[in-house]
Amino acid sequence: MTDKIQLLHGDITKIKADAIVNAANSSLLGGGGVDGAIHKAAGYQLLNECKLLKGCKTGEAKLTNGYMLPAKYVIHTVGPIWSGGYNNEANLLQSCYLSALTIALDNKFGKIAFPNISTGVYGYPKKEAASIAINTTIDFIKKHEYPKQIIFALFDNENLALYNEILVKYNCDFLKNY
Ligand code: AR6
Repeated sequence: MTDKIQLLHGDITKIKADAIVNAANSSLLGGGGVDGAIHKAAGYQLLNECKLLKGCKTGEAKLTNGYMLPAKYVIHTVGPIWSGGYNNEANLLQSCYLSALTIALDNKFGKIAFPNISTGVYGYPKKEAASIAINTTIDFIKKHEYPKQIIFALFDNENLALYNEILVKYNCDFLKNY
């Protein structure tokens, strides 16, 4: 089961997959961080398609093409802005992962990659976010045939260490893969 998960230390825009997940904002019209990097690598056509989507609510997700990215599609999701944990942030962050995984399931995507949603500009504590990302994903892939492979793209060393720490407890042998 957990051999379906791989850790990758680096840039999600370089990953060849059925879909990469974007940590967007509710306008879906681009921004900084991983959102900016994805739009830059995908090209202007991605923004044109995003304009047609009329935004996205926090915790939900929407699908577009990947255009110039190596990934075929982009699943845009909007993470919660951290405000001390009193604003339903944990449920909303879990909902981001579930919404993206459900789009992957519905489209029979074999391989998808996640960034660390909400842990940059949106300020979600990285340890708690890592635990939600991993637990939600493992729970989902136990129950469903798709996606068959999930990559967590870890851009910074702190997230890499946190994911390692949590995934070691699952006795996984996939840490060799990054
Ligand atoms: N590949 C993988 N991960 C990356 C990359 C990359 N190329 N670039 C950054 N990260 P953030 P958020 C990591 O701020 O907190 C945008 O302006 C980064 O190290 O991109 O959900 C949107 O438009 C961090 O761990 O997303 C929204 O307004 C993680 O991606 C807002 O930021 C998420 O950081 C969303 O904030």
